[in-house]
Amino acid sequence: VTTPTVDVHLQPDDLAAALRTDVLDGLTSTPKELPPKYFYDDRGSRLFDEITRLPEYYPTRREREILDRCAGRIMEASGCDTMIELGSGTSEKTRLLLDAGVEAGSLRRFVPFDVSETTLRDAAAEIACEYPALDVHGVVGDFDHHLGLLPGGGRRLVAFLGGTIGNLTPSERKRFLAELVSGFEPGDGLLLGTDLVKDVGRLEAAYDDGAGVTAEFNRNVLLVVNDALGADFDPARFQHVAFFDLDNEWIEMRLRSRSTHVVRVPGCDDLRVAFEAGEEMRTEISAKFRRPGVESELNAVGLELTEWWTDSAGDFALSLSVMR
Ligand code: SAH
Ligand code: AVI
Repeated sequence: VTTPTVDVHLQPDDLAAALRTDVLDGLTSTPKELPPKYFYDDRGSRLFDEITRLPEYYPTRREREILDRCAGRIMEASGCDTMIELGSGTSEKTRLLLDAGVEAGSLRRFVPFDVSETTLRDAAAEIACEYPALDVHGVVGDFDHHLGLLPGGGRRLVAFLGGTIGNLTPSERKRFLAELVSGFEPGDGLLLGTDLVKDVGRLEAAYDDGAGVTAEFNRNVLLVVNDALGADFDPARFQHVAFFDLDNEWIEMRLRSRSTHVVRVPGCDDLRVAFEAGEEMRTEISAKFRRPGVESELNAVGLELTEWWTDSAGDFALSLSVMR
């Protein structure tokens, strides 16, 4: 059995310390807010996996359709020998790229990078088994802080799939892209998955499914805060809200307090947080894109868009851009 190397740049204690700061900032600001990276403990990662199979949640299927059709061309056009995947999760769709790269004989190394250690270790171990020709080198880290720690060398393609870049605010995206390319050599590339603007009804259904899985995923962040900081959030007191903000062109997920109540957070200097009945706390944005916007954000950091693929329905796009 091949055991992959896994570098851990984010120990559970570091994650808890970051969570403490973010919870303190987020729950004492107006309006209240919690960052989306904390959704993904083991339960949250499993719930996300369930979301990807829901009839209403089209992005995963649409992106897989593009990868089914174009993986060979993507790997050939990038010319990479190393693929780094940010927010890799289970790397389920990524196997289409790995297959193409191994078949072409060009791909040597795969570096999955995720904040969720268990999910990353499981995925890296499976991939190391399935692809004995690849050097699998997992990295546990936070792409808001640890992009500088990605392994260098070789001709690299960074894959950022699933539309996860849309979970960053425009200013966070700008910082993220600038930080990413600061480690790029000429010829290194970015394969970026972006969900596209579309009919509002379909967008909102994708984030408020009939089976209530997205609602559970949303409320899971409260359980993460309870676990890490000993808080006493009662998820049943919060209602899942998801709507498309037409001005910003993003889905916003919120948790709406059903009643006036106080939550205690012992791990944050015994913070007490008062919620009004009906008060909403933002837990995630999921930006939806148009080609000109993606192209200009990439150009702004010196990346040149060389390919743009969409699925047959035009729901989702994969772009390939290269550092000149
Ligand atoms: N790429 C997969 C998974 C998307 S879910 C797909 O396309 O289906 C988002 C993933 O990003 C999760 O696995 C989550 O743990 C990870 N993630 C979220 N915020 C992160 C951060 N700040 N740093 C690293 N990984 C992060
Ligand atoms: C990971 N990310 C791209 C998902 C999205 O669609 O924004 C997270 C998610 N939130 C609710 N459903 C899925």
